[in-house]
Amino acid sequence: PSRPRPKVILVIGGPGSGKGTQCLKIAERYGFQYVSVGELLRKKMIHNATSNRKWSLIAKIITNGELAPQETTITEIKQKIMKIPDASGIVIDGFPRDVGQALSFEDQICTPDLVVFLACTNHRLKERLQKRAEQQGRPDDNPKAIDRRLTNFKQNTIPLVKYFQERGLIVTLDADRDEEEVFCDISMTLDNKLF
Ligand code: UP5
Ligand code: MG
Repeated sequence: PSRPRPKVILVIGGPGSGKGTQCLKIAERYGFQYVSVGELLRKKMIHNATSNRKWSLIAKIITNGELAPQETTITEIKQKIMKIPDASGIVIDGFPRDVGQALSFEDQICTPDLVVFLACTNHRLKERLQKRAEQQGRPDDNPKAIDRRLTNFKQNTIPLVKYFQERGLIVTLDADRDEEEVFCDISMTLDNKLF
């Protein structure tokens, strides 16, 4: 008998909303595979930026806090997902970023089972990113790129959230609260909607 396809959960939200933090918790609690699209692109860019023109351009784009080309991003996700042997679920962190990407994902990969939107105030997003920048310093955690990431997020999110709302696929959660409280809501939502 053929196995059912894994459940696919997309987690979206502003830079610093806690996508990475919460996706790891989801993966652990439910035994799902974790795919961070930002991480996928950063790894690939570090690996290829010096030898490959396309990726050196993408490295610049990402370091400036802009979005990588849609087709490249979808191709990377597709390749990554195809390598996952078998899983009951896949949780995707930080994708899609706009309606175009959402359409293309559905067209080329699948319709998600659930989209979780981590809603956070601008002030909280900045505060968390600044704190993380002091501790780790990702290439795009500089003040200019942080501003670009916040601006892009603000521009694209309302239409994106609306798109998923119209299809009844999205749950919006208050992500201003501490990690445990947010995860409590997430796990209640997943228990309700997926099982
Ligand atoms: N923290 C987390 N939750 C907290 C809480 N509830 N209370 C207090 N502190 C909390 O969290 C950020 C920081 O806050 C951490 O220090 C954490 O401990 C703390 P994190 O879980 O890292 O938040 P996250 O939402 O993952 O923030 P991140 O900075 O990773 O978000 P971005 O959306 O900027 O990053 P991403 O990796 O998704 O994308 C980066 C770039 O990749 C994009 O700008 C773009 O250039 C490119 N990209 C594309 O081009 N296309 C894509 O589809 C995806 C990415
Ligand atoms: Mg992240």
